Amino acid sequence: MTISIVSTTPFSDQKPGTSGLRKGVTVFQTAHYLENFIQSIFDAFDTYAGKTLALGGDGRFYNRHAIQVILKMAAANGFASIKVGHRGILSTPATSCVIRKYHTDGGIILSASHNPGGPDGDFGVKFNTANGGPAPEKVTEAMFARSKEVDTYKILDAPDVDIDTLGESKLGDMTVEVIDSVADYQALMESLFDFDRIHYLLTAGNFRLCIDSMHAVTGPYAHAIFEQRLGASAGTVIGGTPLEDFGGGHPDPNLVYAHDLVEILFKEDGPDFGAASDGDGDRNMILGRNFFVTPSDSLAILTANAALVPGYKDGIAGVARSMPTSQACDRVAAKLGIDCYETPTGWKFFGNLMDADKVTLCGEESFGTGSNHIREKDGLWAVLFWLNIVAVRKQSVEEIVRDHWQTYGRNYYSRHDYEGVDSDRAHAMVDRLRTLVPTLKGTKYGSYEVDYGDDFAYTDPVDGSVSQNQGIRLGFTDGSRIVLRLSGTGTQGATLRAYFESYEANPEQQNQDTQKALGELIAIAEDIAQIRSTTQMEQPTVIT
Ligand code: VG1
Ligand code: CO
Repeated sequence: MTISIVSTTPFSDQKPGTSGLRKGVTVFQTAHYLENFIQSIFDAFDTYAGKTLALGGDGRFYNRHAIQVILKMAAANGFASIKVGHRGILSTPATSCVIRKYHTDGGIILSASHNPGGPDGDFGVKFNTANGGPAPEKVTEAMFARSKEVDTYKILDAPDVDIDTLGESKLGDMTVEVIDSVADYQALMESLFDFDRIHYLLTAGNFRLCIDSMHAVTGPYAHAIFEQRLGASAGTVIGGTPLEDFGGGHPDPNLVYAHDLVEILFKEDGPDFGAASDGDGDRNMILGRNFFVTPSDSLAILTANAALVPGYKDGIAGVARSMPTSQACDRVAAKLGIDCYETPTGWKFFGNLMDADKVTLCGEESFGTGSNHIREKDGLWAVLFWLNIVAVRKQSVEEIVRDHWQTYGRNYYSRHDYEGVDSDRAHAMVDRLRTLVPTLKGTKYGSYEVDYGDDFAYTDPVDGSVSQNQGIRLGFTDGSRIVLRLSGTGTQGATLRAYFESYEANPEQQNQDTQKALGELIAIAEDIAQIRSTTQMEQPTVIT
């Protein structure tokens, strides 16, 4: 087999965003586009000799093609071995698990996560480092810098590798091992949770569960864990077959895009517990019968109840949340006497804190929760954590959440997304707010008074690296907040995200409609940021 050294010209737009490089499939299909970026990833290693990788994806269109390209390029560049998921399938959390368990030097995940897939949809490439976590900014910056210079890439002239059969083979001098996509991940879950107790919950009484895999990567994992291992009845998992276009859906587990599941849980005599996962399996939405758990509350509740779960019974070191996530977990941390860290959006900022044993649990408002069992957010882990708590407390999801609010108060919380906004207008708005909000301290808006305004900057407490311009924050004297930032995962125009949070200690006032409770803050944001005229939209495209 011969190695081709292919001449290429650099692309200027291969800058990874919040989570990897995401573009339309048609962009990735441009000649040399994928190869250039993969070579740029490889070139961020000091040497390839003896190096090993994990490789898989969420099963979306172009996954299988990209896997063959990456295998042949890795072989040509001198990698020693690659573990690839069966049929090219490995969820993001499962990839993190494989990297850590087998001590590979990193991993590549082919996914655009919650973005739609198919020939007209999106594709993406994420690179994770040897700790199992998303590459930190200094690594992604090195890749981007390389992508602007790369003028050749190496690829082996070889037939495609059979990725549909488990086992080892050789590609040039490199070993390719096709591994079971589920087994390592399932074993890790069994080591953390009380599977006997959850099995009893799911089989002994009338408890009913519905898991929506949204035709994305978690289907095989959910079938194996919930139906085969934990005894849930057949049919518990819906959307359980990964499809290249996710059945035409938008694999984002929220109240808008997971409406099939929402309808099931909100009908009379619906199941007791519902959950959905996103394209690559790192996000989760938790529902009780007729009840939605906000992701920010979910993080707080997992933290407060961690001692009930075997893997966390000895206590947790600390907790971290992304800046826009509500401050509900801060109150739990204060009561437990542990530290609570506030990081920029994106899982890559949690890795250092976990590696340094500063935090055990982390979460984001965007339906992501996880722990130091891996270095990614983990959708099915969150579902199992909740089921373990329900099994021990023998209460419904709604009872557990209401009980939490009584103890800690309720953080009303909502995110408004404006998708497909003109990029120049959106950036101009953020630039204007960056200058404006620091001048607003002391200004009164209705019943609210501004306490601080800034563009969030983060200094990593472990390595001292600084990340600036991470989102406009406006904090009020009663602890309420408005946050505005632009998405780093979208592929069309700009997506503006507006986040609203207020705190209610009085149990009598904890049953209001969320949008009503936040109405005054929403109006203040409009007043200050002129969201409607900037976006030229009357309403957000998605409210969660
Ligand atoms: C979004 C979420 C963020 C999450 C990121 C990747 O980023 O807000 O919390 O970490 O997606 O998640 P942004 O920049 O669009 O707001 V995933 O599940 O796409 O890997
Ligand atoms: Co995801």
